[in-house]
Amino acid sequence: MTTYKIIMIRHGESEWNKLNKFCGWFDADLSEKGVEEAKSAGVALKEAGYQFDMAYTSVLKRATVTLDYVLDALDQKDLPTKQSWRLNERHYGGLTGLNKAETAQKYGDAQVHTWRRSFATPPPAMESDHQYYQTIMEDERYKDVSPEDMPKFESLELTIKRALPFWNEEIVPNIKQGKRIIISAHGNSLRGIVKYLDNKSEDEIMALNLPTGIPFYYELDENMKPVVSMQFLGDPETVKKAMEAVAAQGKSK
Ligand code: DG2
Repeated sequence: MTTYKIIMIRHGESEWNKLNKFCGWFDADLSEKGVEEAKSAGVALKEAGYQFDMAYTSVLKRATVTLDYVLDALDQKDLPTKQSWRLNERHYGGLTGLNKAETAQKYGDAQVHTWRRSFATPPPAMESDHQYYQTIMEDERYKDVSPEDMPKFESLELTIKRALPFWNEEIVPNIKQGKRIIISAHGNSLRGIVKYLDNKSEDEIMALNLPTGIPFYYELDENMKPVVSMQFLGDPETVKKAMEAVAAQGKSK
């Protein structure tokens, strides 16, 4: 049986992860720790013998810069790379820029957990008077996104809906040609792809918190069904703690 290995990575810690702010489509930089995580991810991939034929990433710099550090560590700086807004983080709507713990103090832990992790419940929309509305809506990178595709908020369900066409039409044909692929993206755009690949239920996907800067792989069969699901390149205890820390970001204390 032919199988295909694909690597995915959530970007290193961003400045807004560090500040515990809902980030979504705001274009935050990597923090110093995030840069170190990205470099370490590159080293881990190099030590495990990975080389790639093609990379995919979002248009947000926390993901693209993470990919740059990874490819640098692999001596693959010139790797063909495609960016797409379809791999962007979920649009956090009106929550963008708010501190997650403070939001939990105001609305309760359960509401924030629903906003962060549920499948179908979207955050409130980003209204035109929102502090970051203009910055995001008028960003040149989105000039070719049709008005009906341009989100003002997204649930995980909506994120999956816009990410899957890119997965199916762009990434899958290249996997099937035998290209070795890495995807550098975000907590929720990757949760969306993972939900689809593993056919996880809405309850199961609620429990998944992806850590920053730790690569993981899938092995897929010819029908793109997982033969091996989500294996992190990292010590399991470290991965577990990092996942718990992500889950805790939305708690009031
Ligand atoms: C985080 C995810 O996205 O937040 O938008 O705040 O992966 O781009 O850092 P990322 C954000 P949570 O869903 O974990 O709250």
